[in-house]
Amino acid sequence: MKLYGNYTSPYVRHCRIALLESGLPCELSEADAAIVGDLSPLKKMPFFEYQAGNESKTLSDSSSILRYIREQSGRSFMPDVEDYNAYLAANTLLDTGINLFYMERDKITPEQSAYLQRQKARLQTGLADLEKRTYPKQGPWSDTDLRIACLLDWGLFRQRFNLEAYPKLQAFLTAIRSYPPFAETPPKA
Ligand SMILES: N[C@@H](CCC(=O)N[C@@H](CS)C(=O)NCC(=O)O)C(=O)O
Repeated sequence: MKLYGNYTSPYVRHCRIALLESGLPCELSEADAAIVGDLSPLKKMPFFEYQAGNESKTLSDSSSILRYIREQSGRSFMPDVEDYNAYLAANTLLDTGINLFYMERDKITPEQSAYLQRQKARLQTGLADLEKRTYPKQGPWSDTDLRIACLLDWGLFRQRFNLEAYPKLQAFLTAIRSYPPFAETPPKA
């Protein structure tokens, strides 16, 4: 097994956490957008290679990679529909935040675009909705907890939002930051 990606991506981080939890042997290849762009048809990270019998296979989305890792270690992936909905909401907020981040780098800001203003507003309404969820005070952490935590840590790291208005999310992030696989994989530029 080989996982490609950088150490800033929240999607790559979640896969790295699942690999640490599973103990499965997997090579981590620190790869930038150009390398992943050559490997993956979707030109996004993470990108994953594995062996199924004599066949080499690839996966090009963190969710299919996670499902593969969980199933290899005898665990299910997203068995509960409400949890799955919150997981997908976190993905939508990540896609939104990453889109705003890259657009800003290209000097395109919400002030210039009604579409980006909607994206910016979505971040706040989405976080307010995640604030309503019930969070465990300690592990075991589900994949939905881990995905939300990767979103929150990434958003703070990239200064996409702060958590002042979201005390439950803040308390949840503080608790999960002491979980070793999460603590060992912080975003790095
Ligand atoms: N749905 C994908 C999203 C992955 C994604 O957006 N990755 C970002 C890095 S955090 C990326 O590679 N972006 C490059 C681009 O959009 O060109 C997944 O879950 O793996």
